[in-house]
Amino acid sequence: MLTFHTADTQLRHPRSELHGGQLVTPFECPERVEIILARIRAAALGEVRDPERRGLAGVLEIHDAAYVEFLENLWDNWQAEGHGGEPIPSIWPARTLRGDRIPDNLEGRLGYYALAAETSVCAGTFRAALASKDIALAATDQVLAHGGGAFGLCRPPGHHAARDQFGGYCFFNNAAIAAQHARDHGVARVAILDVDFHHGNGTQEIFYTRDDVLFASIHGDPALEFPYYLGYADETGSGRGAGFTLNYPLPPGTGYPRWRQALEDALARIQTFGAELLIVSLGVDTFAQDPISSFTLESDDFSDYGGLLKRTGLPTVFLLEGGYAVEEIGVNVVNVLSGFDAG
Ligand code: OKP
Ligand code: ZN
Repeated sequence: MLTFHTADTQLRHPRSELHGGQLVTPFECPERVEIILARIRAAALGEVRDPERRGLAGVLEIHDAAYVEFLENLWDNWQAEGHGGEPIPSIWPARTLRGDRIPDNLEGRLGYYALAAETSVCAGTFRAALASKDIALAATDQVLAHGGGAFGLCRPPGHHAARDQFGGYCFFNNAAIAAQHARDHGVARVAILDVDFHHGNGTQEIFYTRDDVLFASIHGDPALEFPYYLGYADETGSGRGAGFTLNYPLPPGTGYPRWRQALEDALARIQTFGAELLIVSLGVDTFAQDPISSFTLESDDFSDYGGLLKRTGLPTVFLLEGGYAVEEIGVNVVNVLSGFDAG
């Protein structure tokens, strides 16, 4: 399988993440990519190619223009205000405040466009997010042209990013941008399968009222896990999109047998939908040793479900989302991809 990647993803290296009341080194770190690349080479998965660079192409089809402009200028504007640390949101249009005003003040706008406070911004964040998006588009073009599978080694991840909100380490929704790109190139029905431990709230929000992109997510029960406010089983889509969102919230400690049942159910629904393309939001934070998650998948389980995905017969784009057990992230990601190739 081909991998698409560019070193510009490594321009994203914030120094702080608000975690447990302390600023810690971010879980979503550049080493994740280094370890996956090393494993791709060690396992001889296939060639690693640079994506074509496309500027903002694809972004404005999914994201709000003022949001994109805010992100583009955030670091410079924050520096101009003379702050010592990185931008971290600290106030939101919460339930008792007005949500229909976008403040002029930078701190006010930072909260407006954020959904959480753990995702600090650094100087290269915007360029890295564009690179990550270009990786997703290149992997999608590969699969549209040749079928089979391709891997977009994206970073930063995308599935928490909504039309005009960042957070959960995500800025542009790579999977949503890839799905829209496929739609614009004649693919009638696209399925996005989100196997990251966390619910893909951004992807769900973007496609919630649409019947041309089905979104299915298997994740930690949001009553107990980030992002807490979306991803419950009764969210199934609205309007034309009714029935085209599927959520499988699962309890802490969920192991592979139960997780696999949810996957088989989701894949059956994707086949019934008539998907012509499968986009997998591939987070491997379902791994037992993941430091911020609570499922108990083992490395061999990733190979097994890679094979299950292959058995759909669908052209499949894999896009990296989460996975924070850095030592094992390469093995677990490549096991899914090799399992697919062998399946
Ligand atoms: C991003 B992706 C730690 C709680 C978790 C953010 C999790 C973001 C996950 N204080 N906070 O879906 O892997
Ligand atoms: Zn995750």
